[in-house]
Order: sequence, then C-alpha cells, then structure tokens
Amino acid sequence: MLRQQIRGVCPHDCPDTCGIVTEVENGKAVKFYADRHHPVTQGWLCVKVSPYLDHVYHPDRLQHPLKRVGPKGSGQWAQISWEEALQEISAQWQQIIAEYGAEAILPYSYSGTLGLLQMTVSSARFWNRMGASRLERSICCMAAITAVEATLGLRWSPAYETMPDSKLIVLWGHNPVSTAPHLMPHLTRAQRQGTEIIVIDPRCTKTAKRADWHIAPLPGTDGALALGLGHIIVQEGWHDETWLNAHTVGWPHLRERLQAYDPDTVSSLTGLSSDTIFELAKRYATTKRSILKVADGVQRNFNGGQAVRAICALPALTGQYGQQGGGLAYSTSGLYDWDAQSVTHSQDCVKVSRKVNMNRLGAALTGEITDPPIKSLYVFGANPVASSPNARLIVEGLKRDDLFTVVHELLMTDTADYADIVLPATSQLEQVDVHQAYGHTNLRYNHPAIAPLGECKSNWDVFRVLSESMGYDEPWLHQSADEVLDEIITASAQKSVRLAGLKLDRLKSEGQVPLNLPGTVPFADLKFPTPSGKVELYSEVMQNLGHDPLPTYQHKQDPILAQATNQDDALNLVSGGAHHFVSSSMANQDGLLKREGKPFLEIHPQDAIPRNIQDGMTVRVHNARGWCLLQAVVTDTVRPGVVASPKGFWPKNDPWKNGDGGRNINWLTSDELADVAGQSTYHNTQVWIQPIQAAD
Ligand SMILES: Nc1nc2c(c(=O)[nH]1)N[C@H]1C(S)=C(S)[C@@H](COP(=O)(O)OP(=O)(O)OC[C@H]3O[C@@H](n4cnc5c(=O)[nH]c(N)nc54)[C@H](O)[C@@H]3O)O[C@H]1N2
Ligand SMILES: Nc1nc2c(c(=O)[nH]1)N[C@H]1C(S)=C(S)[C@@H](COP(=O)(O)OP(=O)(O)OC[C@H]3O[C@@H](n4cnc5c(=O)[nH]c(N)nc54)[C@H](O)[C@@H]3O)O[C@H]1N2
Ligand SMILES: [Mo]
Repeated sequence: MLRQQIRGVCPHDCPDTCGIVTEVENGKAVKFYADRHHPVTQGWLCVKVSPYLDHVYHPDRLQHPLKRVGPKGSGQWAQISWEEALQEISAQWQQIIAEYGAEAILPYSYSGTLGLLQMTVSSARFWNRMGASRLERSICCMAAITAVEATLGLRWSPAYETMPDSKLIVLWGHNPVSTAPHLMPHLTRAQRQGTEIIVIDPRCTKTAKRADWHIAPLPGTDGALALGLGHIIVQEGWHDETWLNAHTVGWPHLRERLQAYDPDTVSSLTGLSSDTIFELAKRYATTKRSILKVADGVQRNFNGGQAVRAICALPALTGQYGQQGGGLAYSTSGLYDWDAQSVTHSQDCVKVSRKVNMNRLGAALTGEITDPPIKSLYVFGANPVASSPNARLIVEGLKRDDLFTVVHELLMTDTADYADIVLPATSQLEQVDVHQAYGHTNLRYNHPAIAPLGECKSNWDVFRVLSESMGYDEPWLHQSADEVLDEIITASAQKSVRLAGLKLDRLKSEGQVPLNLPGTVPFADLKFPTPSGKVELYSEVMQNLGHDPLPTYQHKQDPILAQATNQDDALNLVSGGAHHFVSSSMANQDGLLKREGKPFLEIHPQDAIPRNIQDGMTVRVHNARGWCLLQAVVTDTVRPGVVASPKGFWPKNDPWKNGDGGRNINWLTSDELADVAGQSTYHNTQVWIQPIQAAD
C-alpha cells in the first residue's frame, strides 16, 4: 500500500515552530513525527505535540455546523448545513450593520494557529472589508514588542544554537523547559561548556531547577530590579562609557534616572536582598559575553512595558549589543517583514475602524463599549472563556440574549458552549499555511496531509464563503490559499532584503527556507533601525505614545486589593504556561490531562500554615472577580506572598464543578491593562485562599 510522507509545520503558539511529518495511507494519517531535517526541531517533538493524531482524530472533533436550539449555554444543538449557517450569519450581520454599523461586530481570534494565512490574513482581510471593530491584539506580548522596538528598532534574537557563545545566560521570566523546549539542548550544551545560567522568576520552574542560580523577585518588580542593576553597574564603574557615548541616545538622562534605584530601595521593592542584587549586577556586568533571554511572563503586569525597556538598557550599559554571545534575545518575529498591504488589503477598504482591547472582552460585552455596542462576536482560533482574563465576566457577556455569537472551532470549548452558531474547523493536518517563527528564522510551508474531516473548513475557506454570502466581491477575498500566500510572498520578496529570493514554489519544495540575514550576531554592525540609528535609552517614540521616555518603575496594585477589607491576607497569583498544554489547546486530551494532574495551586508553607492549608487539600481561591477550587501543593517553589497555578485547564473539565459549568484560574485574573500597549496583566492578580476540604 502506498504510504505518503507529508511535510508540515506545528501551528501552535511556541517559539520553536517545529517541522512535522505526517504519514498518510488511504487518506488517513497513520504516523506523525518530527522532521529530522528541520534545523530547530532536529527530529524530536515536545510532549504536547507528539500525540498529535489523538488531537486530529479526537472523538470530540466538531464535523458539522450546529445551531443553538435551547437557551445559551444549555448544550442543545441542531446540526445544520453550511448553506443554512452562512445564510443565518449573513442575515444577522446585514441587519446589525444596517441598524448599528459594522463596528457592532467584533472578531476575536488569537493563537489557535500562528499561520500567516489562517491567523494573520484571516484576522484582517474580511474584517477590514466589512469595517468591523478591530481587535487590539494585546493578550500576549504587545508591551515587550513596543519596548524592544522603541529601544532597538527591531526584534532580532540570535539563533538557539549560538547559546554556548555566551558565558552567562540570564533567563528573565522565561520557562523554556515547558514553553520553548527546543532551546533546552542548547542551554544544556552551554552549561556543560561552563556557561552560567541564571533564572529570574518568582516561581522555581522546571527551568529554574536546572539553573545555576534562581532569583525570585516579587512579581511585577523586574523594572525596579533592572534599574537597580544599572545603578550598581554605573556606581562600580562596570559600564562602558565609550560604547554608551557612541551608540546610544539618552545615556546622561538614564544615568540620572538610575540614581534613585539604590540597592536598599530596590531590595524593598523586589523582595530580594541587597547582596543578591549586587551579586547579580557583578556577575552580569563583569562576565563578557552575557546575554539576557527575555520571554513573555515578565511583561504581564502593571509595569510590563517599562520593565522590558529597563532590561533592554542593560546590554547597552555593558556594551554587549552587537557582540557574539551578548546582547538581548527576545524574539525573531520582527525579522519577517511581510508586505502589510498584501496581507491586510486595508488600503482597499473604506475606513479604519475602532479598536477593542481583547483583554477587556468581558467588560466590552457588558457595557464598557457603546456607540455602537457589540451586537455580534465571531470567535476563531481562540478560547476566551478558558484563556482570557476575568473570564466570569466574559461568560456573563456571552449569555446576553441580544448578542449573536459565532464560534469556529475544532472542539466544543467553553466558548463554543455559548455560541448561537458553531462552525467546524480543520486541524493543521487538513489545511494549507506558511509559518514564520518567533524563536528562529526559518519559514516553512504546511502541506495539508489529509482531507478535511466531515464538513470542516479552514479559517480562510470560511472567510471565502462568508464573503460570498455577504456579497463582497473583491478578488482578494476569493483567492485560493496558495494564491493568497503567493501574493504576499511575491510582494514581500520585492521589498524586503531578508525575504528576497523567496518564492512560494521554493517554500513548497524545499521544506524550510531560512531568512537572509547578514550574519549570526544581531546588530553586529551597531546600526539600530531606530529613528536615531542608535540604542534609544531615551525614546521619543515612547514619549509620543504618552509614556515616560526613560525606563521607569511604577508600582500599581491590582485595584481589587484597595476594595478589600482583608488586604493583609492577599497573595499575588502568577499563572504561567502548563507543561502539557499550549494555553488551553490540547487540554482536552486524556493522556496529557493525566500527566498534568489535577488543577493545582502552589503555596509556600509560610502562607499555608496560618491558613490551615495542608498539602493535597482542596482550596478555594477567590477575589472580587470570581473564584475557583484547586488542589493545594504546599511547596517552596514559590516565595512567600506568591502563589502559582498554570493556565490552560478547561472550565468545563473542572473536577470540582457541581452542575454550574465549572471554572478555571482565569475566573480570578486581572483584566486591567499594563502601562504600555494595552498589555494583559495576568500576573498582577491578588487572591485570597481558604481550605475547604481535608487532604485526600
Ligand atoms: N492565566 C493566564 N491565562 C493566559 C495567559 C497567562 O499567562 N496566564 N497567557 C495568555 C497568552 S500569552 C495567550 S497567547 C492566550 C492564548 O489564548 P487563545 O488564543 O485563546 O489560545 P487557546 O486557549 O489555546 O485557544 C485556541 C483555540 O483555537 C482553536 N484552534 C486551533 N486551530 C484552529 C484553527 O485553525 N481554526 C480555528 N477556527 N480554531 C482553531 C483551538 O481548538 C483552541 O480552542 O492565553 C492567555 N491566557
Ligand atoms: N507548554 C506550554 N508552552 C507554551 C505555552 C503554554 O501554555 N504551555 N504558551 C505559549 C505562549 S502563548 C507564550 S506567550 C509563550 C510564553 O513563554 P514564557 O514567557 O516562557 O511562559 P510563561 O509561562 O507565560 O511565563 C514565563 C515565566 O514568567 C514568570 N513570571 C510571572 N510573572 C513574572 C514577573 O513579574 N517577573 C518575572 N521575572 N517572571 C514572571 C512565570 O512564573 C513563568 O514561569 O509560551 C508558549 N509556549
Ligand atoms: Mo502568548
């Protein structure tokens, strides 16, 4: 029997963006594994994606359009045809547009797939044509993107395999054992060669356990820590004055700013001893070839944008930018400079519509957004009831009888539960796409391995048929997947040096194609694509956005704390990625759920004892936003005052639910916005905890 091997790309939200291979026999995927020829994947896959055929052929996969026939959230559905579904959706939308205008319709999508077509193009073209509200896509990393670009002009991170070039690696708010597994072999190799690895994280993660030194500041205080390190570096004369004068803007201003961040002040802000802060400054500044590897956890708080600005200043103080093994590693995604017009076709559309911040979905649906109010929500590639902050309020919004909700999904998620119409989505094995990566610089084409299951359609294919039923006849809404990708690649290759020579055919035939880069060291020529061409310690870009032009630290509490009577009992919740899921994706698979275990909350013995909490007990975690039950793990992996619980569990799988739909950690998380770019502030959440049941 003929067995075909089809090359594809892992579509999930992870910097590794792996090369995958599916073996297909008689139209069925029978084997799934890593591509040995992918430079980052190197023949192995993570624990989450290895059992991918369980995901693709999960018995719960949605295969037909459904229409709600009972009250919202009651789980009563009737199967309908695509024709009926499209007719119903377009009729509802035409009526809403006539009465309220197209801005009354809000598309909500994020990271179910990171594909150029199925995410980026699909989030833009159709909606621009309609004039729908635009989604401010700030749930994940907008503060860091803004901060890094303001300082350096470009997000450009060195390749994973260059890690051993550094003598010191600081992993700052990053847990790659879980969230970027293919970085780990390179970190291990570096460590074996004598590189010191320091992890800065309020929680002792799997990554911190493998580090040479773990430093646990209070959540949200990294800006103060970075400025404190700068203070010591300058005070001790470890800075590189010549480099600063030649390659930065605003050094004298920063020098002045740093004065306020003496070790005693920073110690009281961060909860770290002055000795720790001094020792960290010394090791960082006096080890040449030291790199700061920042990821996303560090920015999800009140000071997130300015914290990243402060961190970005450190390699400038020590003259480490442009050095092999030095500088900053955040993300490579800035290097893929796609031609914006061919991606979005926004210049062909009538108007630029308003933006709605995705972190405020619950508030937006319950009265914060008016004129026009949101009358219809279209969710695809996202599961806000499980993953977005203040989820209880989102559910309240979704229950509105006057809200017309469409959810395009592979599975009946907690979000799909509240839809009026559910549309079945293809998995990555059933769709075409091209993927860039945020951890490396290889582009890759995803060949569909199998036909769509049942009546499933890809995001782009749904927008093509929706365009037809809405009467939108622009050719750029009706192209095939390859036609869209070809248009973007051709336009981008003409404009971008890094994409020059790229052709769709080449991408399809060669597997992955690397970007054209001038070398392996970012900014080796010490030219920074900022307005001044230098590292902007003082940034007019930030100033024009209404921010302090210098990195700063400003404390801001979760506002629910001020309303509480028992403020002293509050604990700071951090909720990073679960090891076995990607956000809530894959958190429906039995094998992975079993390995992740019961939803848990880590609490330090010093906080557990006065609350009569013992290891294994069920605890009630609550605040003014909501509550959920979790199993207590009494442990010193978190520092006193901080509790940790991973994101991603599905509310409806809540083991403690009793007939009310269930909850997860996002019933508690803050939907306040950070200092910069409307960023989420998940880790700036105050909670109260009490035991409700004895240990098993
Ligand atoms: N507590 C807490 N919560 C967090 C965070 C945190 O740090 N703490 N982090 C946040 C971050 S960084 C992010 S990026 C968000 C992610 O939040 P989301 O973007 O909502 O991601 P998921 O929860 O994985 O949901 C993605 C959904 O898309 C569906 N899907 C997958 N592929 C496709 C497709 O091709 N088409 C369609 N139509 N659907 C598809 C999947 O089945 C899945 O249900 O979570 C955030 N949530
Ligand atoms: N297994 C797995 N992999 C994933 C994901 C997942 O859910 N599971 N999610 C994907 C997504 S959407 C993203 S954006 C990336 C994110 O990749 P990472 O940024 O590595 O992941 P997180 O777990 O969100 O956050 C990293 C760490 O930040 C810590 N942290 C929280 N607050 C602070 C703080 O104030 N200061 C400091 N220094 N540290 C803090 C958390 O304790 C956590 O260990 O990972 C992706 N990969
Ligand atoms: Mo994310």
